[in-house]
Amino acid sequence: MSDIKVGLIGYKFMGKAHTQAYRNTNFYFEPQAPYQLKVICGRNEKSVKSAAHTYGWESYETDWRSVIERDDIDLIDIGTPSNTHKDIAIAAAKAGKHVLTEKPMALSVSDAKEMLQAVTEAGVQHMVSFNYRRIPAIALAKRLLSEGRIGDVYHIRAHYLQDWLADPQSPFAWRLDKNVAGSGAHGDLNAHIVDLARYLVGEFAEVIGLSETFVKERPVDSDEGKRDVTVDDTTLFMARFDNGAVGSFEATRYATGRKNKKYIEINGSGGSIVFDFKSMNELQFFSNEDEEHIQGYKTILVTEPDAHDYMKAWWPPGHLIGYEHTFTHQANDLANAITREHPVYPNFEDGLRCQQVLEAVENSVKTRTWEIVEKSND
Ligand code: SOE
Repeated sequence: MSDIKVGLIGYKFMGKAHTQAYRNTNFYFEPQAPYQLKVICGRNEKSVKSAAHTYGWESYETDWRSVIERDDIDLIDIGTPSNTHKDIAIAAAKAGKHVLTEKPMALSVSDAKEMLQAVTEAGVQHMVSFNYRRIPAIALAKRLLSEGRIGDVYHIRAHYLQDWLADPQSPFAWRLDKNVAGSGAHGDLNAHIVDLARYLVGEFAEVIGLSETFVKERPVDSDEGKRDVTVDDTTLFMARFDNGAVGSFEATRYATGRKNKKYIEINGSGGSIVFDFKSMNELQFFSNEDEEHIQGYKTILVTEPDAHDYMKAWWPPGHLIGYEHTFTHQANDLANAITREHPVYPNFEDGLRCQQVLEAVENSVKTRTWEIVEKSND
C-alpha cells in the first residue's frame, strides 16, 4: 500500500485535532504508509475552503456524499455532530473505505449495531476516537493492571467535569439538542470515562444513575428567543462490573471552575493507581509491595521510551507531551492497522459496548432501578 488517502468530514475543534494528528504522524512516526490529506468537508463553503487552506488539505467538498463517492479516498474520518455519524459511517463502509468516527459513536444502541454490522460486512478497519486511551500514562496504567501490580480491582471512581454551561445565560448549542447530540454530558463526557473503565477494569454488569437538567431553556445566539434544552446537564451513576469491582461515575458541564477535569482512581487488593488529566504526563501509583516504612503514592513521570512505544517517537525523557498527542498516537495506531491488516482498538464493537452502558444508565434514570447492561451485537 502506498499512502493512506484521507477524507475528513468536519473542520472545527475535532477537524483541527485530527488534521494535526495526520501531519504529525507522518512527521514523527514515519508510518509505512503516510497519510495524504486529500479532502476536508463542511457545509459552509467559505469556512471549509479557508480550513482546507490553513490546515493544508489538497481540496474541499461541501457534501460528505461527494467525499465518499471519490475513488481516491481510503479512509473516512468523521468529526461532525453525533446525529450524522451513522449515515456517513455506513455509506463509507459500503464504499469500501476505512472509518474513524468521533465519539459517542451513535445516538442509540440500535444505530451502533447497524454501524458495526456495516463495517464488519465490508471488511474495513473501524475505530472510535476515544483519544484518552492514547495517553502514555493511561497505557502505563493498563500495563500495571495487566501485570497484576494492584491485584484484584475493588473500586473505580471517575469523573469528567466541565463548566461551560454553569452560566444560565450561555447560549444554546447543538450539544443541547437531543436529536443532534443523543444526550448531554452523559454521551459527551461519561462516554470517555466509560470507555476508559472498560479498557482498564473490564465489562460493566449493571448500572443505576441519575440525571438533571438545571437550566431548561437557553438564549439563542442569533435572535431574541430561547430554545428548550433536551439533554442532561449532568449524569451520575454507580456500576457493578463482571469481575466484581464497583464504580462511581460523574459527568457535568456545571462544575464551576473545572474546565476539563478528568480523574480516575482505581483501588485494588495490592495497590492503587490515580490519573488526573491536568497532569497527563504523570501516573500516581501506590503499592503494598513497598516496605511499610516507605509506603506512599509515588508519581511516575511517564516520559521514558520504556513506558510505551508512543514515547519513542517524541523527545528525550523528561520532555512533556500534551492533549494533541493523543490524536497523533491514535492516527499512528490506525495507520499501522491499515497497512499491517491487524485490528485496532477501540473499534466499533467497543463503541457499541460503550453505547450499551450509556443507554442502560439512561434507562435506569427513567425506571429509577438497576439496569443490566446488554452486551449483544445483534
Ligand atoms: C466538549 O465537551 C468536548 O470537546 C468533548 O466533546 C471532547 O470529547 C472532550 O475531550 C473535550 O470536551
